[in-house]
Amino acid sequence: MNVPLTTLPAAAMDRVQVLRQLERKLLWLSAWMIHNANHIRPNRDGLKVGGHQASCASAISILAALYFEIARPQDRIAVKPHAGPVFHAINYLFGRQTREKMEGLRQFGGVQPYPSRVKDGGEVDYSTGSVGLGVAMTSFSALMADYVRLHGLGRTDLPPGRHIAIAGDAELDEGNIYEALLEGWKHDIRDLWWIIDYNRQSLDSVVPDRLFGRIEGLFRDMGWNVVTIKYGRKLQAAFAREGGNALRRWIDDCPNSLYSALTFQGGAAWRQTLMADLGRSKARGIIDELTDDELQILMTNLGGHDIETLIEAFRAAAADGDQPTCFIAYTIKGMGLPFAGHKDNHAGLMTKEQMEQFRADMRIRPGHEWDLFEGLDAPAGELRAFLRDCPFATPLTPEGRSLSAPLVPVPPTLPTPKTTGRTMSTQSGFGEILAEIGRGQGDLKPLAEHIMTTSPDVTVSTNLGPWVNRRGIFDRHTRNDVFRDAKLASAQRWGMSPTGQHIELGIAEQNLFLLLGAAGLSPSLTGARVLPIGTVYDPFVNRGLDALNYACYQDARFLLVSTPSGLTLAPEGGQHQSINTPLIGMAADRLASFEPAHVDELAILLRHAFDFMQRPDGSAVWLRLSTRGLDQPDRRVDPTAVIAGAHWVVPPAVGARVALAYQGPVAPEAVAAFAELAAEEEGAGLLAITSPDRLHAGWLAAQRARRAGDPSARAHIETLLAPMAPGSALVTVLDGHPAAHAWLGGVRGQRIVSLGPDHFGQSGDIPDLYREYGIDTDAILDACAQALLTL
Ligand SMILES: Cc1ncc(C[n+]2csc(CCOP(=O)(O)OP(=O)(O)O)c2C)c(N)n1
Ligand SMILES: [Mg+2]
Repeated sequence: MNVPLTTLPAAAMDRVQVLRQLERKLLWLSAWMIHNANHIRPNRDGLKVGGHQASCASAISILAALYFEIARPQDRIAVKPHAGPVFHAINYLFGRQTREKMEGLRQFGGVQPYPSRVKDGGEVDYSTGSVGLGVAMTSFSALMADYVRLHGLGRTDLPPGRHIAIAGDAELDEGNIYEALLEGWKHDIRDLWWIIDYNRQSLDSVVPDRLFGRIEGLFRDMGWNVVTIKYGRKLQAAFAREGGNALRRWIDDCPNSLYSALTFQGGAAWRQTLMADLGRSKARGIIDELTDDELQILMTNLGGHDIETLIEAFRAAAADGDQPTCFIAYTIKGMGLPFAGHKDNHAGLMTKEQMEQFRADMRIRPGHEWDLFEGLDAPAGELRAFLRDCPFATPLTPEGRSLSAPLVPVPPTLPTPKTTGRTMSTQSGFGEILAEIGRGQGDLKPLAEHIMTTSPDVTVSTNLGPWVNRRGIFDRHTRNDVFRDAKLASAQRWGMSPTGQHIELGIAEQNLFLLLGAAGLSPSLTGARVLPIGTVYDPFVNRGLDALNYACYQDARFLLVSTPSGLTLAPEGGQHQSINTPLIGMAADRLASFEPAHVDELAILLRHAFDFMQRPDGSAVWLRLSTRGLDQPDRRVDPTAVIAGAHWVVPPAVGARVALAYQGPVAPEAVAAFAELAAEEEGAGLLAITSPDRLHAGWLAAQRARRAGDPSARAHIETLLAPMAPGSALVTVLDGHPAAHAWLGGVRGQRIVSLGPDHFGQSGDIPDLYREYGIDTDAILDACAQALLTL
């Protein structure tokens, strides 16, 4: 539907005047912030600073309508990345942002180019920057809001809010948007708005015509309400006149690129083109009476720049109910700036001369660029009162927008399956421990109630099945398990209800990570402590990697369990083998990664994960698990060492010449090789590595601490390797890229041979594959010989 022309009540008209003033201010501040960063501030390294004045200008009215009129404190908003400066300017007007930070845009300690939860503070609901992800994230936070409410986990004193994304139109080119749309439809999400800044431009170009007809249809098919905000009031008034229909038809038929070019060229070009096409029609009467400037104003009066039209559309949708709604707001990229409509304007910056002209138009005196109300007509008192009375000006809570949640107590140990004499994989151990927690007995009850699990269609094959049988599947509506009702035998009892604790996703790994991101931000977004666990096949972490990075970048807290992994899944197929994931785990910030070999280590790490993801100085956690059954040792391991990344299975003698280290399911090959090695090399050590990531992080931290003047700082790995002789040999093996261990040689200057596959892709059984890729017992012994020989 196109929004009809109606009249706002008289009091609201005054508000509109003030809003127009504030729009001017946002246009000025956002453009100036970027100009200041590029042209005024000293530049020490000669690098381009950059910024997006045109992207900001495009979204000014949308953000103004939303933040100054429509949004309520409880709403959560993802702002299009390149409109970051507009968002900061809004907060500046609300008194929630400082001039210093804005002067420091893109500078160390200043506001970030794109809104960042972690670095820009509590006003930012969602970080954005990787296009498409912030938009989709809102649909998962809408789902989580329902989850938290229906489980009684959140703050009952706060009203439910709406989840809103302001999206660039090119964001809809990202496939993750459509994955999220499908998933959202399945989960019947609500209270979700996506407002598309439809400037028909992306970074490189003008977007193809007719595309949005298709996209609109897609949204409708997914159960969304679609509101097209195409024309502003001036154009609507012109359409109502004689000849107006012809003008409207002309606009509707006009290719995007021509519209953009004419916008850039201005009134005379509009007149020439319109007269050529419409000179003989009644529309001529509309055109003739306007000056060139007036004609430019009319033809660029699109709905997304008309604050009254926007407000009406938003109000109407809000009154309509909680159906997800997509607004397609027609805009012009760079509206109000000299490069409006130019296809190359994405990263275009006003020149100093253009800025001086713009400053004069905005009536900003030199030295008063940051003054709140400089250059505006309305009295400062009136503007101040207006801002104070905006619904969004009320703080959500006395602590601000970023909420917090009480900690969930984690028992000192988790119920560990009896492993003595059993052959068991870490994956099945994980399933058993979680199922046991799922009983919710005794001190496990709070933990069981706060865990939420999710999986992209690999729930059963990653061993979440028993937990799900106990805790049920989440759905806003209660749905019976048809197989169960029909008394058909199945190991999975999957009734769905609002109290279920597993969110079943379709196969789309980006959705998994977006949901883990949204769930992992629950304390801050909803005041609820949710302990999210997501399971996925290890190789397919790569499929969702940007969304995983995105979740960690925002400091979301969750547990990722990836299984099966490596070559060890052997006959399950070469395509499913993963070799790069241990390196990803090491390099990912705000993600602590582990790979236990045995179930006792797993139990320690799982417990640690529940604790670590709740700690202010903690992070998300990743466990890489395997389906290979291993004989479980009867032993006591030191939890601190397992968490720090490694423990000696056989400690080396002082002055030992060699040690062998293994990680994960290659343990039996390492143990067998060690038995032969130890027979020849007295004092050799056998090290179980549970986390190259933690070992490496600890080593870096100790080096930093020593450089900072603390000579006593020692990393766990330094302590572990200390007994070994200087220049001794280290042989390591993992079912993953050997670079994950190669750095260990640098800790004490040891000679190192690291084994691990650097190729993959053959199906086979473990003996064949371990031999082929050089991680079997023979390969380990050869490596030991090589390492010792060259000593
Ligand atoms: C995943 C990803 N790919 C590429 C980019 C680089 N990039 C930044 S903005 C942009 C186009 C944005 O166009 P649109 O969403 O229409 O924004 P607007 O026109 O409002 O600036 C691209 C490709 C990015 N930020 N993220
Ligand atoms: Mg665009």
